[in-house]
Amino acid sequence: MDYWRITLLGDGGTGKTALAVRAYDPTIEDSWRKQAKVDNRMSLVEIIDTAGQVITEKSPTIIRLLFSQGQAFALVFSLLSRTTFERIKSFHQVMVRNKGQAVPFVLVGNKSDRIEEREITEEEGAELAMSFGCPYIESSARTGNRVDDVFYGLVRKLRFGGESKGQKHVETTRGSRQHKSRSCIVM
Ligand SMILES: Nc1nc2c(ncn2[C@@H]2O[C@H](COP(=O)(O)OP(=O)(O)OP(=O)(O)O)[C@@H](O)[C@H]2O)c(=O)[nH]1
Ligand SMILES: [Mg+2]
Repeated sequence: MDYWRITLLGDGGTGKTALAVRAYDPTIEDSWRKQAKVDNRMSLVEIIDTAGQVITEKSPTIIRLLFSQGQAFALVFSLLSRTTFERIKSFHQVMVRNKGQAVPFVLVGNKSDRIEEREITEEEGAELAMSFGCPYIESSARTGNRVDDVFYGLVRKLRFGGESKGQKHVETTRGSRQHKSRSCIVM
């Protein structure tokens, strides 16, 4: 079984905590780790939730610590708030400054359940992801829609990067419009 740490970044109120809570399996005793069967192989995933104001944090020590923990990142904005969408660029900048260009990450537009209140179109989200060179996923922590895709896609990327021992997997989520279908089943 491989073990990965995924950090959630993004503005306050975008749903990072809600996504983390939704991703965890409440039947697992240690609720801070999620067991996920990705492409027929078990992974243990630790999700590191951060507060929205983390990038305005003045202490370089705290910033360094935060980025040293995460191996992959989800940049989360709210589909209902243009401000959070525009602020993603700052989170991206700080992430790349601390982790380098090769860091595995995904752009997440959350709150997809409230279609009528959207401020950001799917095209805009996909365009930003394309400019970053990462996949784009629209999720809902409320309904659970595509939440697993966020984490499973990153696990695949991490495995593909070869940082963990064992067999490598073919990456399937590269590009701004990654596959829509789930390739595995939640336990
Ligand atoms: N409709 C809807 N509401 C959501 C969704 N995800 C989160 N929310 C709501 O949005 C609010 C903020 O969610 P949080 O998970 O606390 O946001 P956060 O990103 O952790 O915020 P900070 O910890 O302040 O950085 C809460 O009221 C959630 O219930 C979603 O997918 N759909
Ligand atoms: Mg939170």
